[in-house]
Amino acid sequence: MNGPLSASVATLCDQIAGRLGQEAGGQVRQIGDRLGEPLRVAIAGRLKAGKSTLVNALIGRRVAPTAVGECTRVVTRFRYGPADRVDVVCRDGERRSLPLDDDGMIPQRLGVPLGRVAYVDVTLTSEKLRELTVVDTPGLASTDTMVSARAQEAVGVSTAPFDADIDADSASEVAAAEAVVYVFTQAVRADDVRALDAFRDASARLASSPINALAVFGKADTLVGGAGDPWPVAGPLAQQQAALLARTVSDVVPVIGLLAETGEAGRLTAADGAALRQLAALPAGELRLMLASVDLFRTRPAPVPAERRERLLTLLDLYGIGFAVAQLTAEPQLGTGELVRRLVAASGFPRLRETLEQAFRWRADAIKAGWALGRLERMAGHTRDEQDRDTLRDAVERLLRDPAYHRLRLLDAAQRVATGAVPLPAGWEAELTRLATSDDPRWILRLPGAGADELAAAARQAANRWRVYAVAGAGPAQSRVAQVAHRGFHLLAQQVRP
Ligand SMILES: Nc1nc2c(ncn2[C@@H]2O[C@H](COP(=O)(O)OP(=O)(O)OP(=O)(O)O)[C@@H](O)[C@H]2O)c(=O)[nH]1
Ligand SMILES: [Mg+2]
Repeated sequence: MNGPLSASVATLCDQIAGRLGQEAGGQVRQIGDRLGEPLRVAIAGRLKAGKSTLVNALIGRRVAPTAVGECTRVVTRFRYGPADRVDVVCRDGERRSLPLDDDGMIPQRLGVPLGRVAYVDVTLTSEKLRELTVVDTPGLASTDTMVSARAQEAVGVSTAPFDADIDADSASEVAAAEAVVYVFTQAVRADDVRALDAFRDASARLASSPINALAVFGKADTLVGGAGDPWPVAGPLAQQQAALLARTVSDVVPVIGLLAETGEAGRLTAADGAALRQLAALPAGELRLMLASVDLFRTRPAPVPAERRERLLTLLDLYGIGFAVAQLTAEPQLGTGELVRRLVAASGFPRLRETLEQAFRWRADAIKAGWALGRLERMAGHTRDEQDRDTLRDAVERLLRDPAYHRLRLLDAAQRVATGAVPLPAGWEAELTRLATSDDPRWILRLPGAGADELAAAARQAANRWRVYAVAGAGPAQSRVAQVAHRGFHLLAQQVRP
């Protein structure tokens, strides 16, 4: 799990922890321990955006309560463990174990006053958590809902995907994670400058950037009424939002979290499948009426009992039901397993998973090492004891002299460029991002079939270009970035030399 960069920071933490005072030593040990853990991804977003539903889909089990319950109000961490276990961790450090409830979910009541709860620590035997720790955060909500409700009225749409006041626990949890997925459901409209500003504000405050943040345009099925197909609207809308948010997140992925949860957590039973098959057998006109609204679906006469219909609404909502029924109408012999597979495909979730892997997991080593180094640097600046500060500063400097660590400087430079803090021409920016986020020379240099000689020459050429730019083409901030890129390509040329 541990990549080479995080492994060497972890070794360093081991080496210096014993030479520091008790407090600083403890902190350094904690940083070192974190490096051995899987990448931590925080799921953030407004109230009721569908965060917990998405968390369940990622874990592949329905464990996080959705809709109601105390647990939606506290930070919950899901990580891999040898046994299923729920610990309520209090602010004073006390831990209380709870059993999962009869449905295998975190219990509705935690047995500790909410004000005392720091977070809920859940370990699960879920394979999906072996390489990813997922953190569910309470909704980011405005402290003054009256004001935001009025603002909403005035503008006609919700003014911000994230309000200015972020729940303090959520904010610190997001800041402590190495990567963030923002879930929003409202269109971030081109003309809604305030919405964009609030989004950027939140992400800047949470120290996220396109290097480690991704947005999910959730509940995509609710974009159009009834059982209508949302994808012709959701796709282009998400693309537009991705362009608007290019300096904030690496991509905007539209997802129907509910279908993903139902499919990934295996919630659709054979009985549900049978009920859908019965609906599929209804005359087309009657079916169209039933699927026109939730109310009609509940009340029209049909051979499926009311509780089953309610359950189908909870599992699939109207679009999901319509989609499933359409599949079964076209292929009455379709098995429930295959139906579930198609529902997951229709949820857009596979693309989210793939984007997560592409965007985060393979750069996890650098993100984690960079995170740890940042922590150590901050400690080197703030620790009270002067000798501790020197030890820390020496250690960080020693690490940064290692050529492998140039990757972290690159990541830092790419981050500054990606957020727009240091503007570069588009082509240069893309090249720097590729260099910072990959270790595949063919991909970085865009020479898929090239041999070592050709790659080395291209890398040298790129290094030269950046050097010229550093000297002649840019202001001081650009120049610093260009020097980092120059050295990066120089090291790349050495790396690929036959
Ligand atoms: N139709 C539809 N409903 C969804 C979708 N995702 C979530 N929901 C429903 O929206 C409600 C809220 O979902 P949650 O996952 O609890 O949202 P949350 O962001 O965790 O909410 P808080 O933690 O309370 O802020 C639940 O009733 C979900 O079933 C979706 O993709 N489509
Ligand atoms: Mg929730």
